[in-house]
Amino acid sequence: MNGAEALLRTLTDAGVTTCFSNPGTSEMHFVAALDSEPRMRAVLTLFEGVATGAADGYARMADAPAATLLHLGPGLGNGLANLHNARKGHVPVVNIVGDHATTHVRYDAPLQSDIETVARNVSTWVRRSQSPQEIGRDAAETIAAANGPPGAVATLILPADVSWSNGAQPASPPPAPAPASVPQETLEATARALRSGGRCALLLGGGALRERALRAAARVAAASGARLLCEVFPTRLQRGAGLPALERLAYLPELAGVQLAGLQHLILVQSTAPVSFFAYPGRSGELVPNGCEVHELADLAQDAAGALEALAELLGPERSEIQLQAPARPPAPRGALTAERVCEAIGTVLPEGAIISDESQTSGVALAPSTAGAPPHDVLALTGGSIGQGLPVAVGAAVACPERPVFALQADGSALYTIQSLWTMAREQLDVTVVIFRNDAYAILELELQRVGARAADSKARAQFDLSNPSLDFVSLAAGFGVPARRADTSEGILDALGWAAAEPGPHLIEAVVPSVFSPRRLRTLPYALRTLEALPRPIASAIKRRVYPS
Ligand SMILES: Cc1ncc(C[n+]2csc(CCOP(=O)(O)OP(=O)(O)O)c2C)c(N)n1
Repeated sequence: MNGAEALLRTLTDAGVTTCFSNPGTSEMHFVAALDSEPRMRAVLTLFEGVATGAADGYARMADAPAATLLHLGPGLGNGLANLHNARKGHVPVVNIVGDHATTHVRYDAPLQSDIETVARNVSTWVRRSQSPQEIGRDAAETIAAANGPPGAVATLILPADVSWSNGAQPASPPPAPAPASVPQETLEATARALRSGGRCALLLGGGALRERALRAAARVAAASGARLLCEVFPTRLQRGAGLPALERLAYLPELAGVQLAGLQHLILVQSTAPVSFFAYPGRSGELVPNGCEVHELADLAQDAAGALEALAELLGPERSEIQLQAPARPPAPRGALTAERVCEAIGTVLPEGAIISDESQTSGVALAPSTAGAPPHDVLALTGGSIGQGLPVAVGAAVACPERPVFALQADGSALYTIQSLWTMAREQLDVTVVIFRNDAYAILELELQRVGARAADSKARAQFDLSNPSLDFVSLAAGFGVPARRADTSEGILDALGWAAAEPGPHLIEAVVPSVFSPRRLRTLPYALRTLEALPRPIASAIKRRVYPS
């Protein structure tokens, strides 16, 4: 058995049965070995950022890692942004990077580079396999490192001669350890804080946003009066009718600050104390209010659902009813198309079990309220802020869950970083409905420019955010990649197009032509930003309004 064959056996024996690839010459033996391993599905991508993002999306939905297959340092570099997002989301990825044969390194041939340095940026584990005798064990240890807990990007560097040489054997990773139980003292300290009479909130992240943990958190909230908050960019949030409703922390620090104001105890459950996404001149980056005590109930390696259930038991009977989201759909939108109406249209049709890959950016401000009462679904968010994640994550989610409809809700600028994802959707006939919010702008950056106080109307600076010259034609782009596409510029048109996409198998793209939500005029006149928040109590909403729209 050669090294590549042993590697594939090790992967598939351990349940790593999907590989998102973009190979080159140094990976040819791995590619050839695919023919002898029927359990491995190999999904070709046309850019490494698609492969790495798809591996992320796959693992979020399958709860098991996929492998990548990347070509030396440059291939890894191309895939780095989405490995960064996976790292921030604590998503397991078995990241396989081919390299020159060990004997070839001394020549500094054209593709020679320092792979380890690139890999370390995103990987908690980097292993260069040195011989076919070691590849099985190296692969097994890489899988174990990816599985954690917590999940992580683990990189295995695979020299070509390790792949092609004989004498290799598969190995088995140790079974992934169960997450550690939260100690009784921590449960009791948390219960004391919750009983203290001070204003409390639980900030849920990571695996605490899955159904079992959410239901236990809702019991804790009902027993203690604590609020339930969700981190800004969840890796995987289960939500919809019948599930506990959460208030998602806002991206804008002004809004998050209002949500957190007055809290005396903030209890972290697989999340970290909130900080603002960026620094702004003269403002603190920390969002936890002065005087608020921060407690950690469970970290990412611990059993969050078990801890929340034990905490609910400890707190005793609920004092108020457990809050579950009531079923509700927005009315079908009518008239000229806006980003909000696209979100409402999605809320009217979202089927049970849908998976939303959300990279809608500013156009998605109305998405949360429009879909809150839709049938249960999963939302996968932009965990690391590195744009170009939405389409690849949709690819991976659709490969992991072929029975579930996937919606890639996608801002136009972000879509173009990894637009080659469309080709993989077509080739694999994935059930993905891509909705492009075509606002012809990097709208969020227009907002940020205003927020940092720059005055730049009609300037060279504003041209940096303008995507309208030339205007992008996503219908033609999709056709070029083999995905049927339509354009919608009315509410009726988007509803029609969503019906068309649902009626046929395979991928579809809908280009929704919308005005920018954050154009300076609309920003001043309408409290759009409020809508980023789910289930926002009225006093908080008005406080935010006063702070963000003082006039
Ligand atoms: C890899 C990477 N490059 C650049 C950025 C900076 N950036 C953040 S948002 C954005 C533009 C987003 O535009 P679009 O996707 O069209 O969404 P919109 O703001 O218009 O809603 C850019 C360039 C980033 N976050 N990540």
